[in-house]
Amino acid sequence: MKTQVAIIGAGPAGMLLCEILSQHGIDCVVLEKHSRAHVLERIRAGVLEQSTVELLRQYGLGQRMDQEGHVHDGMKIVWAGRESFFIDVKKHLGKQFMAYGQTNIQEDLFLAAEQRGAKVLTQVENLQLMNLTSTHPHVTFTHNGDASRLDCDFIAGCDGFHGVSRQSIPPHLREEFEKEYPFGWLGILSQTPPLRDITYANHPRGFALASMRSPTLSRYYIQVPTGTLCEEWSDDRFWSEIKSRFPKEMADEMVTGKSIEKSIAPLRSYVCETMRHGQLFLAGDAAHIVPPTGAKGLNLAVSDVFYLSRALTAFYRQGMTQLLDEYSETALRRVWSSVRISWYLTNLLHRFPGGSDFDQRAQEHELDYLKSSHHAQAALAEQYAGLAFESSSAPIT
Ligand code: RFL
Ligand code: PHB
Repeated sequence: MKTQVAIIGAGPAGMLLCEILSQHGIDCVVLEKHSRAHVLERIRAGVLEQSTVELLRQYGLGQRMDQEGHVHDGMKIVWAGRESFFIDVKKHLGKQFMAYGQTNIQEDLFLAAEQRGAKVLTQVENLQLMNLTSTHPHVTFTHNGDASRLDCDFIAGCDGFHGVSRQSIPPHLREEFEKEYPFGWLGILSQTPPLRDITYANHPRGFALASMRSPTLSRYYIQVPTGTLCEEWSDDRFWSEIKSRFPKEMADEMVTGKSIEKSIAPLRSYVCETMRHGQLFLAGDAAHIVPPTGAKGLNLAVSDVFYLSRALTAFYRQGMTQLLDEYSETALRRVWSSVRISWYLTNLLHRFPGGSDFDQRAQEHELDYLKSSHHAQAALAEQYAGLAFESSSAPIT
């Protein structure tokens, strides 16, 4: 097989890249390790930044999102024994967010790919990236038991944190920045009406978050120690724990019900520099991971895809290599901004095992400062909203 761009991974990064490139007349093939059902079942992100929403609309992917998604203006912070406050992103920046599940985005992207007749191969095994520093790289893999080879001009590594793409960059050419947190998030999805606002709670028993997918679908999380197993958490235990971490009036408002999904995600910050090696370009979780506290992971995958699709389009239309050469540096500026705010919010809102009285007081002071300072709230709002995409450094015709 031969194509222009081989895309590894059919997560949101890979499928969105496929859709944008296809709309620009660039041929691509997506190679995905898991089944389509597996990819569509994963419950993950839910909060879209305005730039993400606008990009999806621009490429005709906004119809269902605009019908079913829930627009909101910011987020609430509550913590034990103190008054809650709202970080009003709309007031400070004129930007809003959309609560719309990653699961739905994946469905929309698979539907668009199907309608376009895009080439998406699932259940691909033993994938290897070859000849990355030549102008003719290729990918080898097994599909339906047959050994196959895909020749291409470029490879987009969109295969998530555990994929093979990043590992194909020789270790001495990669600089890695990593931080692991000694806890994870236990999340449930429940067919019950959510609280009005996305609400982050800091409590002596640990962090908790109330979020939403639709007016009838709620998403809740609690901080749990690393090593916790889902089986240890019945629905009753979960509801009683999350209620204990919210102020009474909010706990009383929570509508409980049977969970329809329950999973645990570890928390980690990670950045790989560079995001390019020869003809291989990394995008999304393949290059960086953020703890979910800032709701940034999916949005970063989308901004990487924006920069990469623009660079590839400029190459195929104009023979321009400048944007490809600048891709890693440009994408990483936005990545680090989101990595920093996710790290900041994680430190601000979680209880760290073994944390000292000093750490605790400093955290409380930070929260008091945030609550009382218009400037601090504006700064947080700006970062929580996500940076605008940078305009191109060269004219695109
Ligand atoms: P994905 O979604 O991991 O997709 C990668 C795809 O590559 C496939 N793959 C391979 N394919 C071929 N060969 C191989 N060797 C392969 N190895 C892997 C995988 O099967 C998969 O289909 O990465 P992508 O596309 O970069 O997208 C990233 C997002 O999924 C991720 O950043 C977000 O889900 C993070 N995240 C959130 N992001 C937000 O922007 N807002 C949120 O509100 C938000 N909440 C969250 C989150 C992530 C969470 N978890 C579970 C980590 C909440 C949680 C709990
Ligand atoms: C979610 O709705 O899944 C969600 C919301 C806010 C976050 C992380 C996840 O910070």
